[in-house]
Amino acid sequence: MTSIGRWTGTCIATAASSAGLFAAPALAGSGQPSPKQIGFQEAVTPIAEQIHWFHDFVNVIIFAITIFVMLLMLYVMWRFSEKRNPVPTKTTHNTTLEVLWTVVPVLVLLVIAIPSFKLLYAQYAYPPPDLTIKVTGHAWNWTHEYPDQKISVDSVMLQDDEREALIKSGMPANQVPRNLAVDNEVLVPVNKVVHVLVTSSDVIHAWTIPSFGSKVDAVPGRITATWFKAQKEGIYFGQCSELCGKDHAFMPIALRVVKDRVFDDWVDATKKRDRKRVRDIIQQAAKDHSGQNKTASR
Ligand SMILES: [Cu+2]
Repeated sequence: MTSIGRWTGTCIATAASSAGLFAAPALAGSGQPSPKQIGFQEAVTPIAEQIHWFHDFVNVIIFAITIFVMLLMLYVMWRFSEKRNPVPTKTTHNTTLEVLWTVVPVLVLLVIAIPSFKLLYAQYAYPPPDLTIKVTGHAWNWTHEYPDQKISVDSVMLQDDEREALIKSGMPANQVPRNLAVDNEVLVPVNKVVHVLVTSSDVIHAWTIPSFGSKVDAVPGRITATWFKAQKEGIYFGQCSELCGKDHAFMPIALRVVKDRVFDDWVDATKKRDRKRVRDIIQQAAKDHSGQNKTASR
């Protein structure tokens, strides 16, 4: 009975967590984590949408198998207990059954493999770029260079007092979340294909934006790459995702997706090193995006 209790407990826990996973979009943050979030952050690129679909799809298969095996075990424990089945049969082989339990899992794996490879190919498809960014990870901050626009932006995480000062100056609090907001945000135009070339100046870091479904290692002496097409304006945060040292947890990435016009203004102001104009452009964009993440905490 103890075993049955344990199995039932596991299954109830699994079912409960599955309910949480599928209900996740209601709790999911947009561009940043939100309180009590269980699932992914909202997807804003075709790749992230595909990743979420694939995750849910595989989950359905996992739960179906788990429930099937659980029911089978409960039935076997009940039907073939010593009381109900005092004389066990001596049967050792059943060809049909053995063929089935080999072929069915192969088919299940095939059903998973096909969309899995499709997703993998899509991630490496690299449609022709509208914009290219070269990202360099440093211990512990990021540089985003725009080779075609000839600008370069260094981003360092904001400390609490800097963040408070920004909020006081009119920045919506949900646009500068603690331990994610940076001093210099990076802007990209909405609905444009952006190629991201990633490298590092010291140790291995990883450039990630969960809402974009992008994650790639930043390896010193090498260029790795990813791409995204952000379809929704707003600010999207990521964190270094390769254990890189002391301040690994404090080198966030902040990418703001804006209209073409705002992007061009920002490039122009950055090129002219007009810090005040850059600040005004970002603050205005942040106000426009302040409704983005109602569930985010201060
Ligand atoms: Cu790092």
